[in-house]
Amino acid sequence: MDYKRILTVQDISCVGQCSLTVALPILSAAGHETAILPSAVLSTHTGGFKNFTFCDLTDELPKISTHWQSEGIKFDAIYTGYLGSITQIRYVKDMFGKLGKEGFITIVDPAMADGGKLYTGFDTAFVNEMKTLAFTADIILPNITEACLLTDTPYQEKYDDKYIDDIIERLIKAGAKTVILTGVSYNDDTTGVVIFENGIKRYYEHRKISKNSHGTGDVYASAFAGSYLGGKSVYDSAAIAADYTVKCIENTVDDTSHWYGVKFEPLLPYYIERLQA
Ligand code: PXL
Repeated sequence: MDYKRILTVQDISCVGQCSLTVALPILSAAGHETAILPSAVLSTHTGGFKNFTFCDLTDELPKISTHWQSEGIKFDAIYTGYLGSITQIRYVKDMFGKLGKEGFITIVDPAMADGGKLYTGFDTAFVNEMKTLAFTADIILPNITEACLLTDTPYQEKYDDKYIDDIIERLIKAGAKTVILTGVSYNDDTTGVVIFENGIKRYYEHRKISKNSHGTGDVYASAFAGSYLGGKSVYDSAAIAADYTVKCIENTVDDTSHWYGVKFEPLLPYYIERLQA
């Protein structure tokens, strides 16, 4: 496994097992030096808790970036997740230009929507700005809702291969390079990820658990990033991340009190084992 210095930019939801509280342990477990840039601090994530607090750290982003530049601190990869505002997206784009080592990799999870709906607090202007970030990244990991928003495609709950092909084509035309489209399901029992790389589309199918779990997009993207940056191929990383995420959901699904996230921590040894295989 390669040892990389990764910067991940996303919020800290203090409780809720998403964003940085997921990305940091998973990238560290994958064996990488993981620097964090918190875009905001929330008491919880926004998906189901009421009256959460939100401390915007937008103004800190350029100050931190400038300090790193003055120290000559650069990264092998920048992986972004949930970003709280248009200005934050602009700052992140600036960092893509200034904080990368030669040949560095950018991975963008355009975390802004699921199940046909934007997350609380986001609007069309945010989506339009996210397009400009996603279409400059080396790898994007949208779910179907996010891919529809990025391509102005009407969201459908049921679809066929042609619908997915059209979305991928639109993403590529708009500037996307490598695409991992998550949550692609053609029947009731299975779901999977579509991997589009160098003009080739592949599908990795896995079990579907009949529960939409919070934070699984972050678990998936972090596990993918940790694996890919460690030297595994895009396809193998997409498959490892899928298997790991399914196990995390299975480990949580019977505990109704644990509705806000997945118990990903006990499965970290499984993830590490897969990375070492
Ligand atoms: O998991 C995505 C995510 C990250 N951060 C915050 C969120 C969400 C999803 O709802 O609310 C604050």
